[in-house]
Amino acid sequence: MSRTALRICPLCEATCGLTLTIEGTRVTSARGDREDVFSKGFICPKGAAFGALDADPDRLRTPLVRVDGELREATWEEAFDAVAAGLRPVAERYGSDAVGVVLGNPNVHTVAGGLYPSLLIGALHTRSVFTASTVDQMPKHVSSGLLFGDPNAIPVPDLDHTDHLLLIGANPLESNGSLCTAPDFPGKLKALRARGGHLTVIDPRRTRTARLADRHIAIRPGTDALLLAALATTLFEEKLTDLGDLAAHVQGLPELRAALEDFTPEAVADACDVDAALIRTLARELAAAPTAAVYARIGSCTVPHGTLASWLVDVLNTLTGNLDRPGGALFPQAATDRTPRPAGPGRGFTLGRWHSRVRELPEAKGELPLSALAEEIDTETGQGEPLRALVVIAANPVLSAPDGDRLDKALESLDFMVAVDPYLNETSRHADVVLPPPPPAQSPHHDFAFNTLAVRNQVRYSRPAVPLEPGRMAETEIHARLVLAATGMPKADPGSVDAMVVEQTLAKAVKEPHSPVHGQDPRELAARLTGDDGPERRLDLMLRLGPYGDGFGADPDGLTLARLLAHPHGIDLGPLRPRLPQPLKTVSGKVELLPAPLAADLPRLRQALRERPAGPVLVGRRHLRSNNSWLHNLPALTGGTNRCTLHLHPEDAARLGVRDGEPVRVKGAGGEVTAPAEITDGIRPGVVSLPHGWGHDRPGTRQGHAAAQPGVNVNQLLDGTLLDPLSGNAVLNGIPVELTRVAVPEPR
Ligand SMILES: Nc1nc2c(c(=O)[nH]1)N[C@H]1C(S)=C(S)[C@@H](COP(=O)(O)OP(=O)(O)OC[C@H]3O[C@@H](n4cnc5c(=O)[nH]c(N)nc54)[C@H](O)[C@@H]3O)O[C@H]1N2
Ligand SMILES: Nc1nc2c(c(=O)[nH]1)N[C@H]1C(S)=C(S)[C@@H](COP(=O)(O)OP(=O)(O)OC[C@H]3O[C@@H](n4cnc5c(=O)[nH]c(N)nc54)[C@H](O)[C@@H]3O)O[C@H]1N2
Ligand code: SF4
Ligand SMILES: [Mo]
Repeated sequence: MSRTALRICPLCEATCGLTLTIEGTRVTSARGDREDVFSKGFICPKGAAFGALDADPDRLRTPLVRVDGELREATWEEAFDAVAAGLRPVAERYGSDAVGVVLGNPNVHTVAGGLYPSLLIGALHTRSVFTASTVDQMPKHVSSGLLFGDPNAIPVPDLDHTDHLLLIGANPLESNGSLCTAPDFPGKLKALRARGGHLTVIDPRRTRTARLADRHIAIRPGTDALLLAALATTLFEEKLTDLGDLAAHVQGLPELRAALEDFTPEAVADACDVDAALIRTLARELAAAPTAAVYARIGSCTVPHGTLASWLVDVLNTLTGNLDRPGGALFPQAATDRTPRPAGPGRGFTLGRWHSRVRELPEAKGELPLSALAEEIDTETGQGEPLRALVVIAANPVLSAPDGDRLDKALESLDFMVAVDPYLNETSRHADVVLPPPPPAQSPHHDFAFNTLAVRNQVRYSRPAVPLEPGRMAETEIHARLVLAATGMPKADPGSVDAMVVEQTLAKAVKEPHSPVHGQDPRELAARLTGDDGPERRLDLMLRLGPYGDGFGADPDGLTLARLLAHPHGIDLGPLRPRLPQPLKTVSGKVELLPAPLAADLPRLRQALRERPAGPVLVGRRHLRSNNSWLHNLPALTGGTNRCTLHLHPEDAARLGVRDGEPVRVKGAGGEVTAPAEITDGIRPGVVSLPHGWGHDRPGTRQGHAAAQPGVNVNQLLDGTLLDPLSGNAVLNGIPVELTRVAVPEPR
């Protein structure tokens, strides 16, 4: 007997609704849920592989604990005892910063990752926090923090309504979008063009997205900030700025104009390798479009001027009056957002409240650069303690972060490491305790993070599609027990963690004049929460206090968990709407167009006007059937075009004397790798491309299929020194490399 169940896909930021077919406890197929209020049936090959992922025989079934140097199967109780015994003594002996937390990408795709990591960091009292954000979007958080006072206030392009999209360093036809949650991003781009809209793509590669565009500009890698500055300057010079209603909410316009004055199209053209006349045309088009949005992602963030580029994106949206207007770039309002407070000045955003120990790199948003993780473990400075223990949740930095070989050794030297991961991979193989979460069909799903970045306001929740199999522990419970182990109470009831959060949240809410529960009794309110377990009660609490909530009765038609459960395909909350000035938390209460730390970084950008790469540079790429470092164990998603090859322009191939498929040695500051050439004119001459997340050839892992896939770790080319200084974000694109032909025997 088969049945169906609904489940939001956790594999990328598009958050598509899936309809799973289930036989017994096995997921036999996954289709797009046509009734899903947001994704309306869209699915990609990764979502379709949900069943295979769920049933992957290499998934760990029980916790593992290291005994006499070997990882052995253990009970959950033994595992958490080992965690408590491993973490506490390190913190007591060396101080709380000697215990670090590493959070990887899937934390933004799980309920557990949305609800517990901040509690864990609090329980550990550690400032040693490293996440995937500093190999990804930290520049955008920093620019939003400085512009809007809130690092999480990220404007999202209004894809469904815009007339003009300037898309920079993103390839949504492969990635399905990022910092812009939009199921069927490809369809939305096609619809934009079909309704007469205009799409410009800026990317050194002629990607599938670029091929869909009206115009593709193959910019020189790493120079987007220059181009964007020149667009802004052109708008000023040609009197094309028009802030409209925004003007009342913006400060610093004359100062911005003066600061960017010398970045004219003529000044940046050579550095960017884009014609000055074309830059002027882009600016004029942007200004002339009835509505327009500038949107930029990985290729603009993971570069030396990532924060400046991220800032200039929203500067352009502002100068053209497109910030916070339909068809432009707007701030989504998620159902689990905090109760909106009245508009007014806030505390602003501060960088560098503390620094890393070895290179003294500034924190950003409470995090230190992932690029500094290895040195924070393996380097004594005489000042402060190295990291001696790590809690690693859903992260594989040995492949995802710069210089995996060094990190690999550093992890081996730790006194203690615990990993929460379904697989024994390049990183988790170093753990003393591995805590495996259940397969996704056995887990609930809600997108705490991505609903704050979605092109339409909506809310959806999936309960586990299949009951927890015996011996499994929900990932929410794993996280709650980690919090308790960190606090020194490993035997306490994990539900007490959620109860504490509910109590503290309500105690605060009843004191806030703008809260719908102002003045009420928190205990009485807590008793009214519904849900099967602690995490569901917390979701109910967030929904009820949130912007669409029932406010515990204040708005009887408002959202509650019960209401959401009654709508298994989700609840549509309407298109993005103007929200300013409410989201602003700057000290001035305005959009601060020229924040001091950004102004202070402009001389570095000015220097870049004169810089040209001496040799080839490398950029990354993504493939639709891959996902960072961890979907390579599924036969359905590997092989074919999803391979770790070196894209190389025919001119460069000819110069090197390399034929298609022949090996090329790529050398960078951190090491060298050899990959087969894939000769293509879809890349700029002088630029080569390797995908990341490959190179599953280390011993001691348990991912049989992945280990058999050819591929190399592109991040071995990096030594971790190249950073965007404001955000601490790694430079992963536009990195200098040397290429050499590897002699192959002539065929006889
Ligand atoms: N050169 C280069 N490097 C890059 C990038 C690039 O573009 N170029 N991109 C960067 C970006 S954007 C990112 S986000 C990072 C990603 O890098 P990481 O954050 O390290 O993420 P993944 O490589 O996806 O590894 C995810 C880990 O989570 C585990 N996992 C999967 N599902 C679950 C789950 O439900 N629960 C738990 N607890 N664990 C789970 C997987 O087994 C795997 O070990 O890589 C970065 N690295
Ligand atoms: N299939 C698949 N989907 C994914 C992922 C995956 O690994 N696979 N990862 C997910 C994650 S964690 C993230 S963060 C998102 C990322 O989503 P996207 O940002 O869309 O990521 P990419 O596909 O890497 O696109 C980045 C583009 O930037 C270009 N580029 C490189 N350097 C430069 C430059 O200097 N300037 C400009 N203008 N362009 C440049 C590259 O050629 C590439 O085409 O994707 C998510 N979705
Ligand atoms: S686009 Fe993303 S969310 Fe949608 S099915 Fe594919 S992997 Fe899942
Ligand atoms: Mo990412």
